[in-house]
Amino acid sequence: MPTTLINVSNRLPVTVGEQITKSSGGLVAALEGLSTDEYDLKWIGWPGAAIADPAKQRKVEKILTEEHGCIPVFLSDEEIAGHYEGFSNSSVWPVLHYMANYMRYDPPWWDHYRTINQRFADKAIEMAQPGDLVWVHDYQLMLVPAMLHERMPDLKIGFFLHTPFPSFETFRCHPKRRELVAGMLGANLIGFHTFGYMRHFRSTVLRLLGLESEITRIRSNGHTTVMGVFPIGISAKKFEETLDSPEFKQRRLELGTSYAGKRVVLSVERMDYTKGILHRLDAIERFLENLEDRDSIKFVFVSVPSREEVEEYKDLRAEAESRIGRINGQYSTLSSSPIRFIHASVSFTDLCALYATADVGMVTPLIDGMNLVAKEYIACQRDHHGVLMLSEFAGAAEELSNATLVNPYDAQSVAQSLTEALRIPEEERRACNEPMRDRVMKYNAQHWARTFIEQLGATVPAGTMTLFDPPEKAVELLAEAFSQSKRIALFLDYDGTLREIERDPRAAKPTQEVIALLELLEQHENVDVTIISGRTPADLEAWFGDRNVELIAEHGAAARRAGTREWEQLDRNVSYDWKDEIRGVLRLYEQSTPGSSVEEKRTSLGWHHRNTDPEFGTWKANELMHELSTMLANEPVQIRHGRKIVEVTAEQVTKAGAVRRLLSEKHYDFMLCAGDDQTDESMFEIEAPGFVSIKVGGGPSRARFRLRDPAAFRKLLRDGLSAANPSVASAIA
Ligand code: GDG
Repeated sequence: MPTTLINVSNRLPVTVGEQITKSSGGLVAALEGLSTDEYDLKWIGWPGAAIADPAKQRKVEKILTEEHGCIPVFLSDEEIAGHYEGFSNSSVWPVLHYMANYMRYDPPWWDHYRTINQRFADKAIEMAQPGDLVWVHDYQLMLVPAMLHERMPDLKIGFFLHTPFPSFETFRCHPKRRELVAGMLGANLIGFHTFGYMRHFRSTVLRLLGLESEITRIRSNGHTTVMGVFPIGISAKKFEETLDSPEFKQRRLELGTSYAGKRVVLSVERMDYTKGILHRLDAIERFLENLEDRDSIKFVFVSVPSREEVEEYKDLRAEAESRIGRINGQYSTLSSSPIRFIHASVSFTDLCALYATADVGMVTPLIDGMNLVAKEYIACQRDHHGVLMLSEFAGAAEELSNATLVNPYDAQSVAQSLTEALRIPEEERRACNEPMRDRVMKYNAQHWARTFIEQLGATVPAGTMTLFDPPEKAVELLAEAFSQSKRIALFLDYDGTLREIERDPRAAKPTQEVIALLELLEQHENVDVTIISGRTPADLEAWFGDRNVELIAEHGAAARRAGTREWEQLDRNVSYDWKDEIRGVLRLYEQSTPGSSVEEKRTSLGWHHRNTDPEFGTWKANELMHELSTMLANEPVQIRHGRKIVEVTAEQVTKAGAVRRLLSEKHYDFMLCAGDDQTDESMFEIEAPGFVSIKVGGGPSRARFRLRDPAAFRKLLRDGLSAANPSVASAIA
C-alpha cells in the first residue's frame, strides 16, 4: 500500500483560468520523481484565481480533485490581499530576508493569515488518516504545522522553509514573531536550505520561547521537532532533456548569431528587491566606465514580473527601469546598447539557450534562501563553459564554492570580478564547472524531495509514541483505586507538576484551583497526600502549613507529618563539607554571567541561569558542569543540570529516599507519584506493586505515563476522582 503524502503549498501546481493549465515549477518536478508505488500524492493549495460563486467552486473542486489530485483552497480577493500580499509578502518576506526596513504591518492582515492557515490545515485534516505524511511549504503557511499537530498529533508533519531564516535580532522585529515560530514547531521535521538558517532558528526558538534544543532536535510538551538541512536542487532530467532537444540547439544557434562578437552577461530573476538588481546595476555602471570597446559586451536581464500589487515591488521596477534607461543612454553606441532588459518570462527552452550562451551568469542577490538560477546556469554549461558569478549571500554559495563568489554590496569589487571573469581561460572555467555540474545534476530536486520525505517518514509523532502508556489508563487506575476505597498514597511534586512554573519562584503560590483540588483529596479518608518538593520547609509551611497533607522539603532532607507543625530532619548523618569549595566556584560564575545567581539550601548549592542571555547562560552552565564533575569526582554528591539551574546536592538525600521511608511505615494498595524534572526521576525508579509514575512535560523520563503540563495533570486527578464519584464531578463543575 502506498503511503499517503499530502503536499500543502500556497499555490497548486495548476492554474484555473479559462482552462486549467499545469505549471511546471521545481516543486512539481521534485515530487513527480516519487514512485507512485510508494507514495500516493495529493496537493492542497490555492488554484490561482478568486472564484466567488459556490456552484463554480464545487465544479472546479470536482475537476481538480478527480483529474489532477489537487484539492483547492479558495480565497477571496480580500483574503489574498490580507494573507498573501499583506502579511506574507509585505511583513514576513522582508523580515526573513534581513530587510526589516521594508516591513509593513497592518493588524487585520494577521486575522487573514490565521484564518487562511486554518483553512489549509482543515483541508488537510479532512482527508488525512493517522500516520499519513503532510508536507507544508514556506512562509505563507507557517502556522499550519501547529494547527495540524493540535488536531491530529499522530500525523507526520513536515515543514520546509524556502527562504533564509534570519538571525534572532532581525526576526524579533516581526510583530507576530512568537506565533510564527510556535506554528512551525508543530512540525515533526523542519527543513532548511543551510545549516546557518537552522542555527538561527534554534537560537530564535530559545530566545522567544525559552525552549532549549539539541543540535537537531527541539522538545516541547512531549512533542519532538527534528530539524535538518536539505538544500533544494533543480530538475536535472528536464535540463538534460532540453539540452538534447533540436529546439534548444536551434535557439542556441540563433542566439549565437544575434550576439556574435559580443560577450554575454546574463541575469535571470523575479523582480524582487532581495535579488539585488539595483546593486548589480551599480556594479555594471562601474564596469562600463572602464570599458574601452562598448560594443563588445551585452548584459541580458530576464526580470520576471513579481508581486506587482505590493508597493515596494512597483517602486523597485520603476527605479530599475529608470537606471537601465540612464545607463543605456550614457553607454550606447550607434550600433548597440549595453543592456537588454526583458521584463517578462521567457520559455524554458529560451531560458536554457540563454544560460548556455552566456559567458557569465551574474547571480548577485543581496540574500537568497537557495537561488536555483545559479544551479540552472551550471546545469546548462555542458558544452560551453561560462563563469558563474555568485553572491556570497545566496544559499547556493555553500555548495557552489568553485564559482566566482562576490559581495553584492561592494560594487567596485563586483565590477572588478566581472572584468576578471571575462578573462578566465577556458581550461580553468571547465575545471571549475565540471565538479559543480556533477553535484548539481546529482543532488537534484528529486533527491531533495526524497531525502526530506524519507526522513519525515522516519519521525515518531507524539501521538504514536509507545514509550509511555496512554494517560486514560492512568485515569482508569486512579478511578478504580478511589472507587474501591483502596488505601492510596499520592506523592506530588509541586513546581511544574501540580502548579505551573513561574519566572520568579516566589510568585508560584498555590492557585484557587490547586487549593480546591487539595481540599477534595483531603476529604477522602483513604487518601494520603504528600507534597514533595525541592523548596525549603519555610516555603512549604507558608503555603501548605494549614493543610492536612504530608510535606517533604529540600528533595527529601526534611519532612513534616500531616496534621503536625514539627519538621524532622532526615539528613542528620549527611556531611555537607563539600559546600565550602563549591560556593567559591559558583560565586565566580555568578560574577562573570550577568543575570545569574547562587542559591544555597541546607542540602544543596545551585547556580541559576534563568535570567541570563539564554545562549550564554547555557554555554556557561555546560562549562560549570564540566568543572564541577572534575572537582567533585570523589565526593558523595550529585551534580545536575536541571531547568536553568546547575545544582549540587548530597547524594544520600533523594525524593525516592523520603518516599521509601513513608512506604516502609504504612501499607498502601495504590501509589501514584508525579514530577516534572530530574530530581523526580529517583521516585520513578521505585518498583512496587500498585506503584504508578507520571512525568509532567517534555524530556526523557523513566515514568510510566506522560502528561503535557500541570493543567493536564490536575485534570487527571479530577477525572480520577469524578469517575469514582459522580457527586465530586458536580462539585468540581
Ligand atoms: C524561492 C527562494 C529558493 C525565472 N525566470 C524565468 C524562469 N525562472 C525560474 C528559474 C528558477 C525560478 O524561476 C526562480 O527560482 P529561485 O530559486 O532563483 O528564486 P525564488 O523564486 O525567489 O524562489 C529561493 C527557491 O524558493 C526554492 O526553494 O531557491 O531562494 O527565494 O527555477 O528558472 N523560468 C522560465 N522563464 C523565465 O523567464 N521558464
